[in-house]
Amino acid sequence: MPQIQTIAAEKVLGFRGQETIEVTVTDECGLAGEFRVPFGKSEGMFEAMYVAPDQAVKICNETLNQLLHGFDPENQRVLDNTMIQADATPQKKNFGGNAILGISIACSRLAAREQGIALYQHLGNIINKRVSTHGPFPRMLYNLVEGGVHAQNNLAFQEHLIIPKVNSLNQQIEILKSFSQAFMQYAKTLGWNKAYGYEGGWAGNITKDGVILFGQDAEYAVFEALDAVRTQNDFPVDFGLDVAANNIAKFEPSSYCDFYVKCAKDFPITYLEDGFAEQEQDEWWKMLYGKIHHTTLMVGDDLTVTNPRKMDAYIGKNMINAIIIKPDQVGTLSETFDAIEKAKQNNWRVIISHRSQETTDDYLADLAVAVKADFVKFGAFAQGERLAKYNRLLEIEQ
Ligand code: 2PG
Ligand code: MG
Repeated sequence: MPQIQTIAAEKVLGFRGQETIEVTVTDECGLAGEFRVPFGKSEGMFEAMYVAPDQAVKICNETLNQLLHGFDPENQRVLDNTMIQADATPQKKNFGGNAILGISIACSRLAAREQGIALYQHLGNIINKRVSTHGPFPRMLYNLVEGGVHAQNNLAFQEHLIIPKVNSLNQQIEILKSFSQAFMQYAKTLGWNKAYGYEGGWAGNITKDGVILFGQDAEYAVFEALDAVRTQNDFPVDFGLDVAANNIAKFEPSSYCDFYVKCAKDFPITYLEDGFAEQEQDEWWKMLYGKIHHTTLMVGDDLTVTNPRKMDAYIGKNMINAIIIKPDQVGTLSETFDAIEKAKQNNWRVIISHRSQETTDDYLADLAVAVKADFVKFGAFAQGERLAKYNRLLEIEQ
């Protein structure tokens, strides 16, 4: 059994030059695994907490290095539980979700290398022991138009997503490239300025006859434009939305509930994420679920924070039927697998998602393929931190 020899973390640059950490775990044979930790801008209240990068480096190099010395990197559950128990807080406040996750995922990479298998195979072996993971290649939720806290425009909703209706990776990429190009041209004819958001999507202002639109008028105008592009070119795509309602200041649930229902009737919207804020009454989620779940996935992100214990509150309640999985929200790989397993057992769709403030690490692509996720959400085809994940998907497929 190989044993962990050293855990070494350092500060590295992530999204737009912001500091984060990279953790490297080395075994006594000299093999190593690493992970660069991302973070979010629009966060759920119950996410694992991050400590400052300097402090996270110190915690990894001293406390956790000592704690895990001699452990077997293949024993993911034991490693993760040891860190969880030593931290002893529900949101990993003492060591930081960033320090703990850095080690957790670096260990899984090391374990794959020790066995001489690809990372997605190693991750697949972990999850396959527990739930069936048959299914086609994940489909893309492509962030074409950005707003909310990820952009500086007049859109309140965070992401207007394009979803190709095919599973072949190459076909999806071709459709999305052509759709984006056609949309940029169409936006120009409408007099919409060119700007980009955090995830490389278009993030200009929405205007009509030169006047800036606000609120639901602006959101509706985006769907009208997307639909014009879709129908003119016969693109086989559906649409989706990540509202990220937590961040919308004047959010009136009844008015937004009606608006979603109208949009789902007028446009092919098959995906709706965080349509209400996490503290909103369950009744709103249930009402909307009753009205649109036959056509549209109801997706929890800030609501569920990849946390199996949080998910329990929504199972069997007819509120959501799909879940965003972001390992850094919960802070260990084992808990991430628990969340995926729970979702699959309850017939919820699984979406493996990046964070807005990503690093160039491509781990998520292996995770998505390993667990046969229904969708991936990796942003637009722009910026190294997004492209790294798409390129890894291509590599795996080949
Ligand atoms: C989201 C994510 C990723 P953030 O809300 O789904 O797009 O954003 O990382 O800022 O939480
Ligand atoms: Mg979201």
